[in-house]
Amino acid sequence: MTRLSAATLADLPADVLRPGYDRVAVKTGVVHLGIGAFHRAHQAVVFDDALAAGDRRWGIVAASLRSPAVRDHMVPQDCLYTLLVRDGAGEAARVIGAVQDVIVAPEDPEALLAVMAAPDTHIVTLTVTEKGYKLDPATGALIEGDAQLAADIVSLDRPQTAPGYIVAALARRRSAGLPPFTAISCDNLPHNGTRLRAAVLELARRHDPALAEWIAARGAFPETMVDRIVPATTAEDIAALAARMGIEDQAMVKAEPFVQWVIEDRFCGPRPVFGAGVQLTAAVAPWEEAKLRLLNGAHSAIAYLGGLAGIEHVHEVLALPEARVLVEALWDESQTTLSPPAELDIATYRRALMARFDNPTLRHRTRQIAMDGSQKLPQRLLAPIAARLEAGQSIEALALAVAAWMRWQGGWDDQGQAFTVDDPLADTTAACLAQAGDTAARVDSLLGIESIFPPALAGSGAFRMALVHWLGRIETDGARGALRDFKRA
Ligand code: CS2
Repeated sequence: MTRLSAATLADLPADVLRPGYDRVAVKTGVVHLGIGAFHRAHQAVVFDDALAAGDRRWGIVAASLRSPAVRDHMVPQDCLYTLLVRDGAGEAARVIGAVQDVIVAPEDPEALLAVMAAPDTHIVTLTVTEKGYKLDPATGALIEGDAQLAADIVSLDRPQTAPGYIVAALARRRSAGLPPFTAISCDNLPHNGTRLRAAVLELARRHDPALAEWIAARGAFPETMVDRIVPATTAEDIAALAARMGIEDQAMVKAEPFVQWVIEDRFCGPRPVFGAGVQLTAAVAPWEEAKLRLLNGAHSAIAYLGGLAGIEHVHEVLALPEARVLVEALWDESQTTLSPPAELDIATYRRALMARFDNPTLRHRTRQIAMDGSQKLPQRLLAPIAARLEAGQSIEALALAVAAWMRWQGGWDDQGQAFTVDDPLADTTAACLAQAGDTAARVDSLLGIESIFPPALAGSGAFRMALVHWLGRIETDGARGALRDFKRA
């Protein structure tokens, strides 16, 4: 079948939207690190909107820091791809033209550094996942023991990490007399801009203290809250879109209609006039906390409990009444720890979230969300637990979710199916579980991992007791048995 490309754009069915601007006239203003599905369905669409509005400065050169897969899908298509928005009833297709090239960083670090250091590049965005920042999830400090980071501390000739690329590129800009770019983390890290800035400054300091000072004084690392549910594309999605369009697109992404990008209004250079879905604000933290604790916290609970129960997709987990009870209870608990912005009505937000999770056409896999739990737990579940414990409040729903994560680390679901625990700390958690003889010992051993559980939280008797109770229930009766036991307070 014919592939999507600049040459075949005109052959698409009339109801597929396509770039209405001249792609050849577009300049590269954005470099993106970590081009996965999320970037293609989120930030790239925002810059595509800016291009469509007539500002030609915002083409994107994107990089994969590891695998060539996305480049191999996109470059043969002139970097065009379809965004398929599924609202549960129908779907809308739009071809995005903002991406101009995809570089596989390990193959050609020089090409990536050159475009990051180019005068027209004003913004560097990142979706490298929580673990890509090389920061301790509990404290946010650089993980000195990480092999790639250690290599970047020794030399930045061929950077290995995202902070490494940023430091190396900023060094070139400074030597060339150019201003820094604005670096925007678009990952679900708490205080993502502050954490990225700290990582970059620390790494820069190891190489050249004067460079670190220049970045601190002149650079900008806005905080952001990013939101759109973007499940991984499957072979069936690609086949269905090909049948609909008569043209094959190996780089398509699917997403829900909802899209939100709250950005701290702190840029050190040009930025587009942002359009739909983007809010500039002075204070991102209240947005970010609400999103991480309500959306992502519930997501992780659904992923571990549903995954253990052998349920493949989020909407199927929520077809169980007892799972809905748990999610509502988790929200009851987490919301008392928030100071939401005035524009955010939590009751409305919760109803909207449940409807987004219920979308049956997204087919968001529990396994996808379960990935990298060690990096996600602190901001999603542990921070609200710590806040509630401090206020002397109950934590049953949140603790059940953490207990499900503990059980998940064993690598077996309730049907006895083995799976691979996809997490940078999988070896550590496996070793903890291997040493421990009973439920309480398993809880204690996992609570001892300081890069996940801050010592003050690990030392809480109430937290430990709730974990021992819920892990025991899951071990005996499975996730569904524990969910059936759970009563909303
Ligand atoms: C999910 C997120 O995989 C996960 O951990 O919770 O990717 C979630 O879908 C997005 O943050 C939604 O904005």
